[in-house]
Amino acid sequence: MVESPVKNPKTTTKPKVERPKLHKVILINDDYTPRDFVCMVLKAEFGMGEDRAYKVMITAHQRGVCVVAVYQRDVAETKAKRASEYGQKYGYPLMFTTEPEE
Ligand code: TYC
Repeated sequence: MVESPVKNPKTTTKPKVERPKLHKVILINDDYTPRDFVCMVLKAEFGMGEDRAYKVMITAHQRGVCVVAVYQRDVAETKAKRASEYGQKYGYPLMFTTEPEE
């Protein structure tokens, strides 16, 4: 018989299937980006309709921030970056960030 090189080999393995955390994309208010432009970016990058885009924009405008959507980390980061770059391209300080969900 061939001896196992491991003293007490484990015979069972506990399946570790933790779901990766979703990440929020957050819209941050500023004093310069036109409201229509914010709505246009929300529609283009996050597939929102007019009403939803307006609600998200006006919530950020009034409260300072608004959660736009939640995605897997890489998707959230890519969308936040692209949406922020859209603003930069037109000279606006429009800013999207991400943070993990609790
Ligand atoms: N506060 C901007 C304005 O009055 C509009 C705006 C809303 C800008 C939301 C950014 O995330 C934002 N023109």
